[in-house]
Amino acid sequence: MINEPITEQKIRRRTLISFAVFGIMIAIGIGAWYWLYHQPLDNGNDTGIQKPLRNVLNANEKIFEKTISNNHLAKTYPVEKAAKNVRVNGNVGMQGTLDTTNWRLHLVRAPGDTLILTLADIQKLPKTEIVFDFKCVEGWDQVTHWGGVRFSDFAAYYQLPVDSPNQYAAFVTPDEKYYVGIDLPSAMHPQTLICYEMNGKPLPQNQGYPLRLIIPTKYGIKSLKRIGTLYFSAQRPPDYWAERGYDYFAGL
Ligand SMILES: Nc1nc2c(c(=O)[nH]1)N[C@H]1C(S)=C(S)[C@@H](COP(=O)(O)O)O[C@H]1N2
Ligand SMILES: [Mo]
Repeated sequence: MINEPITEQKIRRRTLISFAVFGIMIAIGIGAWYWLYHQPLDNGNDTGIQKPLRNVLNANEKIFEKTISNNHLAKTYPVEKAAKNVRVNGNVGMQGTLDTTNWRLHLVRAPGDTLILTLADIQKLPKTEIVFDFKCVEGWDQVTHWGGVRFSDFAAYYQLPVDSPNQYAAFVTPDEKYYVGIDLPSAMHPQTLICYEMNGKPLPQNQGYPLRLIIPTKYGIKSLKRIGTLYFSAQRPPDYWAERGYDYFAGL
């Protein structure tokens, strides 16, 4: 048995088996891909991603959500480390130059209870500064310096509905073209800013003048530039990049 000669016939049989196994594997691969590709999309129309893929993202989020807490702080840097030439990325919802004589923040505390705030209404609250490593999902990062009001200070002063049943804060550009949803624990995190300064000066237009979100515990996609409206919701508000297949939580 051990020294049985390898016959031509045996070689042929093994070759056939190898090809059969190879063929079956390919068929399984194509079948799985076909199944996944034909799954309904998670938001029921032609945008979004296949539900099984969304389930994987949601499972990842569950893990990340556990790591967010007020003790989990993004690393901060001395102000000299901050970039002078700050990268600009993304201009959805930022067409045209914004003029603060017309700009107001629409702060929707509840349906029918909207405060209309000027920049001065926000700047009268205590200013907080942060220098941190801003990270974009596209793979770049940059240490940058920001100033503004802690979202939690802002929420306390304007008595925002940050307790249950609301679980999310939603930020929208004035033209409603860019929008993000932030889970309230992340919004209330001590490093989350409603930001109006970069490098000690008013935000440049392309960095979200007059007001943007800075949320160091999440990827840059969530740091919406040019806030027009802020509202609260028990359900996940629409989110520009989540609709295009990125994970909703986008935590770091
Ligand atoms: N209104 C608006 N905000 C936005 C975006 C955008 O396209 N429009 N892009 C986001 C992305 S992907 C990143 S990485 C950061 C970039 O901020 P920066 O331009 O200050 O570098 O802004 C975020 N906020
Ligand atoms: Mo980004």
